[in-house]
Amino acid sequence: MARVAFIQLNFYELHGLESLAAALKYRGHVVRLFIPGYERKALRALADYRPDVVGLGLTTVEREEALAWARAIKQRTGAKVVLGGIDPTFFPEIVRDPAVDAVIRGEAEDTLTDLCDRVDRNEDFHDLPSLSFSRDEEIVSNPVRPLRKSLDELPTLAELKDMDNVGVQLEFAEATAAGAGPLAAAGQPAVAGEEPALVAGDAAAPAGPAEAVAAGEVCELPEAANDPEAVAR
Ligand code: B12
Repeated sequence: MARVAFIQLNFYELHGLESLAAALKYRGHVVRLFIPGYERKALRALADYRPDVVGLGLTTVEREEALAWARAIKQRTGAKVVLGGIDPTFFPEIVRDPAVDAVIRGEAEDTLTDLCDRVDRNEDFHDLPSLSFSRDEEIVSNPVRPLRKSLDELPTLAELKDMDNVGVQLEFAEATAAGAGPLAAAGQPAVAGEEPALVAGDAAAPAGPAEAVAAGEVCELPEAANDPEAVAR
């Protein structure tokens, strides 16, 4: 069982991350989501979680933020940092950054679960399909896995909720209920019967990563996006 952390740089309920989390949990891995713009001290919380693998999904507008997080995580944890989503799929050269261990191009449920299996067993993962990585200053891109024929094969968080053996905690839905997702922004809890603890736009909500980028040096982003005093201690 690998400990996997996802970092989400925005406040949407991302179906890609949900699908990946479900696939990982179905395989028996432990998954936690960190939303720096929502969770204070996210970097410290992530380091305390002691992840084996940290995943960041990004669009092009999120590229610099994602790299800043990748670098901060590399400095503080021994985790493999894996990027995916639309931007690294088309621009896998982001893997040149020393903080990035690998990029997964395209649909990532199978490759990411396989990669976490390998990391858990201390085995090499560089032969996995859809993977891009940097070797001797060159980028190696393995062929992309064929697209899945039926999405019905994929587990969903809703299905996993009732399965005790995988220990599903539905962090994504909880984060949304707590104010990090579009439902909460509209004042609607994501989980029936639960009130959102923090509604987007609430004065208590911390500034998002974008404000932190505007405020300072890129490498300082994770601290700036959280509680600088706590990180300095
Ligand atoms: C839904 C959607 C949104 C929703 C997101 C909310 C939600 N509930 O999901 C909303 C409407 C909010 C939105 C907003 C925006 N969007 Co939009 N959106 C999409 C759309 C139509 C589908 C994404 C999706 O859910 N796909 C289904 C899921 C299951 O697949 P997936 O996300 O690709 O995830 C898979 C893989 O990418 C990968 N993966 C994903 N994350 C990760 C993470 C890791 C660690 C790994 C290993 C793999 C991985 O594995 C996943 C499972 O196989 C895409 C177009 C498209 N066809 O992809 C555009 C798209 C992603 N959006 C785009 C843009 C430009 C935006 C905006 C910037 C628009 C704007 N001007 O405001 C904003 C802001 C986004 C941001 N902050 O990043 C562009 C991005 C282009 C780019 N170069 O990055 C796209 C590609 C549309 C386009 N063709 O232009 N968007």
